[in-house]
Amino acid sequence: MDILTHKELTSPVEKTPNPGTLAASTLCLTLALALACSNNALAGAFVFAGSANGENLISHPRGYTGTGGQLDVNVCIVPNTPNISSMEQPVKNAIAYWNKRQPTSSNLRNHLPGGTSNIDFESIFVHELGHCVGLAHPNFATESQKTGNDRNYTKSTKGDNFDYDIAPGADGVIGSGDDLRGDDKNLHWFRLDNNNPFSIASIIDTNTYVRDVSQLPNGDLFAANGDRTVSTLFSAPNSEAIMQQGAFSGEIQRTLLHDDVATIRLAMSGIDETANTSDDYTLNLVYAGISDQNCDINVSFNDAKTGFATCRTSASSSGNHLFPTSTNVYFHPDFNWHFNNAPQCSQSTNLIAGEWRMISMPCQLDISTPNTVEAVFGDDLTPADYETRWVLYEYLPASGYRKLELTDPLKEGVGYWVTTLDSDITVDVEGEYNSNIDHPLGDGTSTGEWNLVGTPFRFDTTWADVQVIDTDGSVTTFNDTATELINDTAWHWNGSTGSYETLTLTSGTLSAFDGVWVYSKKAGTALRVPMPEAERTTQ
Ligand SMILES: [Ca+2]
Ligand SMILES: [Ca+2]
Ligand SMILES: [Ca+2]
Ligand SMILES: [Ca+2]
Ligand SMILES: [Zn+2]
Repeated sequence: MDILTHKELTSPVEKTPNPGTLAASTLCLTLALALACSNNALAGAFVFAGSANGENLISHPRGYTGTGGQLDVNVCIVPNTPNISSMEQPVKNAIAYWNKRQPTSSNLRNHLPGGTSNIDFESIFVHELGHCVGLAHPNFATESQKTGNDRNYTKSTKGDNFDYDIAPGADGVIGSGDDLRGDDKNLHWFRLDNNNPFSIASIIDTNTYVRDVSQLPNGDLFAANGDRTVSTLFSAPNSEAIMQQGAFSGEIQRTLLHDDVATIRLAMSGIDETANTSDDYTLNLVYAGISDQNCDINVSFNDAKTGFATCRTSASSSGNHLFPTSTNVYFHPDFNWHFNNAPQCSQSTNLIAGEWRMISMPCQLDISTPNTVEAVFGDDLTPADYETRWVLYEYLPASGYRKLELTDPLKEGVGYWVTTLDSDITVDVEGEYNSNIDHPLGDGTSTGEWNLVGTPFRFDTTWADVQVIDTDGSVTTFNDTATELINDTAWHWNGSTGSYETLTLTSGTLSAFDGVWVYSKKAGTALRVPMPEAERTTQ
């Protein structure tokens, strides 16, 4: 077993570059073509919040009664309804997105397989499932009875004059922080620090997310919502909150925005509305099959219940908190529904025997495919040979290298070291397409740390285009202040020469499947690899 003592298989620790070398509900989603929504009008960033039930109302998923811990919520497909077999995988995928609660941006793609007349069932179901667990539209939506782009104003009551007051303000953009909203009362919980729905706080409760516009950051007049036009103002183009009503046919919108994650996590802070106390719950949606037994959320196609898609909710309230008693999702069958039945993203790369490789995952795992080392690599390499003929390491800024177990998860945007002694190894990765991910740099508290990062995409990104998210949520590029946050050079290991190659602002390319070293200079920042245009437009 001399292989066991093979130096490089034991640890890649000597491979860190030397820092000394650094230079420095109404519950219905309508199409753009405005289909009628036949539901009772509910308003609020939480369902049922509004002038009738209370503006501060926070809604919860079924089953939560104030007891903390894991909250299992069973999602069933109703037996003997249309499209059962087609629905199953996209229903599971939508459940996985809500359980993952990964904040993303750049989550809009307009190249649905089958063309522009199709509607993506999975995208619509992620939205409806959000309603079922308590989230409302952060925008006016159809229930406001406004038309066209006016539906993108931030959710509010009509205020004391019993009429919506709307004007887009100086920026001309509807739904942003300078909107002039008269006496309308805001219903959208915004991030206290920055009123930026394309960013997220680390601790989420009513101390960090508020509804009262008198607490807005200086200069802001109303809560901004995660509208796609607003997204450009925050340097996060092609992004829209899942719960923002308004989807287009031919469009894919499946991954949660920061704002979607923040709102559900606000509810998960429990009845005391304070994070990290005993009444906090962890939402765990469970696909419970084609069944009518022990179901919390029932999904079906039913042309009598909706003109398009809806989650119908009945609920009771206690104080400022609302607890659903029934939640049913209905889809109308008379549309060209697209069902995402197979993993779209399938990529492969070769490993060279005896060489170390810095690698990253170009597909999103843990949605339609498992994310463990064994699931991703174990079909390409022999699991029984793990640690003797192949091995993976991660690098944790706080504690250094850690050898992965076969059961450990692989994450998007993270770099790993991998090596094998076997020849002719092709590693294949299958999953869903990624959106932009903000990978935390450092351990959160220290300055000056090494980070092993990667790209979550199938296509190359120019290194100079990489962005750094500052502690205040602002997006910085190397053209402005990013060089104060990270070193502008990254390092990639060349296994055949046994030395590092640099990615510089003039010549660097972060290639698909590659991992790189990044040196962070400020605590609490995050790296965002912006989606290459080819990634957005290639099916
Ligand atoms: Ca505006
Ligand atoms: Ca008003
Ligand atoms: Ca709590
Ligand atoms: Ca594989
Ligand atoms: Zn909706």
